[in-house]
Amino acid sequence: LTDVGKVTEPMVEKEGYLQKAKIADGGKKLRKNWSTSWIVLSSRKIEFYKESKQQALSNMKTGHKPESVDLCGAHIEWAKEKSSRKNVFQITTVSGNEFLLQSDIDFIILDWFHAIKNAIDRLPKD
Ligand code: I3P
Repeated sequence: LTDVGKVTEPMVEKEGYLQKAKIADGGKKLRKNWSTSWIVLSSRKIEFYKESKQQALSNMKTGHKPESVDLCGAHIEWAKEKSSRKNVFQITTVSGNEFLLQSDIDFIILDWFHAIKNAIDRLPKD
């Protein structure tokens, strides 16, 4: 654990930019809208920032919060049929949120897939 100000945050395992589209919220389908997101993976959650890392860091000082995804009990799978784009996988949370993540670069998306899958597999299912 590292100290970030007063808050103790789990260690960041991986971070970087991917294309993201949230396609369901609490089981309710959303209109697909791809955008670039700064993504931070730690042991039990993923945070999605709408902005660049720089912008995200300065927004955090003003209490702006990223979208946070609980990985406990989540599922990850390749989702070829969900998009015309290449290299798309889906994360589904217990709460019924669904996210598509995508990169045109094969090794980048493979690294992310395995990092998130490993994180999920290490966590208790509930
Ligand atoms: C969507 C947009 C998405 C596309 C989606 C379209 O149109 O073009 O990029 O997803 O396809 O519906 P709109 O902007 O009008 O909502 P992909 O890029 O992943 O193919 P879909 O409806 O087949 O998911």
